[in-house]
Amino acid sequence: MNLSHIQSEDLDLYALIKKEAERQKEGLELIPSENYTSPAVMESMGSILTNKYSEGYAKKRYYGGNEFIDNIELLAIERAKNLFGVPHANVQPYSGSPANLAIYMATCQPGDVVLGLNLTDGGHLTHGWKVSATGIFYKTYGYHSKPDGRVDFDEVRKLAKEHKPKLIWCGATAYMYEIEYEQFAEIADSVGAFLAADIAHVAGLIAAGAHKSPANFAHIITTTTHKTLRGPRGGMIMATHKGLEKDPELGDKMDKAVFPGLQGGPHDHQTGAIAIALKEAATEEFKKYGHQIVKNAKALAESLKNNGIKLVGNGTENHLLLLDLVPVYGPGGGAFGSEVLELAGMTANKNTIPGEPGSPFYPSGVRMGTPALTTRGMKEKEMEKVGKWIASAIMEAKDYQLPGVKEDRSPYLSKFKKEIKGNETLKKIREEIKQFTKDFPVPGIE
Ligand code: DSN
Repeated sequence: MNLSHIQSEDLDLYALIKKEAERQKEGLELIPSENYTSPAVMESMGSILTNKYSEGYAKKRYYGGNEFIDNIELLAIERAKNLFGVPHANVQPYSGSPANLAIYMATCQPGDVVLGLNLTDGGHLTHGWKVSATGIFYKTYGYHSKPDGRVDFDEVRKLAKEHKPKLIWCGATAYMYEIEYEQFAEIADSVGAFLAADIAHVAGLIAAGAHKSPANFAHIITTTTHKTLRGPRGGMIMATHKGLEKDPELGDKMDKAVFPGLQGGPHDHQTGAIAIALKEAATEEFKKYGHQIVKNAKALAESLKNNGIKLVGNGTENHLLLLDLVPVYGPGGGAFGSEVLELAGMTANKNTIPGEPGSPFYPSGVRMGTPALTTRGMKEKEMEKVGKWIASAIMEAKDYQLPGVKEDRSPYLSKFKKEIKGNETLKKIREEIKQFTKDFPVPGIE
């Protein structure tokens, strides 16, 4: 990571980036949507490509000087199409949320009916949650998951029959099973809806062949590029052969929705970085990486269970685990879990669990995953160790319980944070992790 120019121009920023690099290196990154991208991806992100305006698409730009930018974008598009086996790809969405919004614009009119997984059951804001533009401008209905975390397909079928949606979303942000594309496709086809597969979390697993592809089932695929796919922050939307059969103009509509519908000039430095990430994702090495993410997640699940932690769905089929902490802290105690993990040098996030007995702000679970640790070269043996650290950290706060009275909660959490800060076991784990991570380099950080 060469920061020599920042160092001479802006010591404040330099110091902060150095601190963040240290944090990324010395801790265990367990947030399942985060990863460590390659130095080549970072070079494109930090390159002169950021200087250019290129509104429009290749050969149809609103500005001159786009000869090479056109080729960069076409390279990324070709690689996306090959990697995911689709006939149409757009690599311009700034990230996942604008990518998904473009799909609404391409397939629906404001007020049209859309189905998606409820946010608190593991869905995403942009799958129609009430505070998102998608829930404000479209008539959205959320389907739910069962206590084991699995989507309730009887409910999806019932909602589809009753409300005749234009668009159905599958895919999630906290789902521990392979996405059931066939079942969703059968329901979407029965009511003539578009099926959009949001594969943001599992794109890398699909690229690696560790999970099946939605290309034969969905009409549309959307993804971010920075999670398991290990690219830069960014988004992509794709139309499948099935999608173009349903609507031959779908690709054009998707492109128009991105530009001029929602965005201005694409971020060409990001497009270049996406092109690199897609090339990397097509390698044998990446295949091994994708399979190892899943093996590691399964190994981490076993270790956690052996150390007394309950998991939603009792395990995982992908990169992600959802810890049900109700047996440890009672309802709404996810924040105790994320706080002790952070103090012990591990980053994860509090999360709702199916049938949440707390609330979205005070959820009862913690979500974690293995993409970033796997990038550092950790394997099953290391996961056993990590599981032990996680379980012991969580148990350090077992005597805390979120008050039932709403007004008492925030002061209680502040008091908890103050008290737990000096915890010796957590400090010891943090130090052990700092030593342990020395053997597992982070790409781009010396
Ligand atoms: N923020 C992403 C995640 O963590 O899953 C979803 O957009």
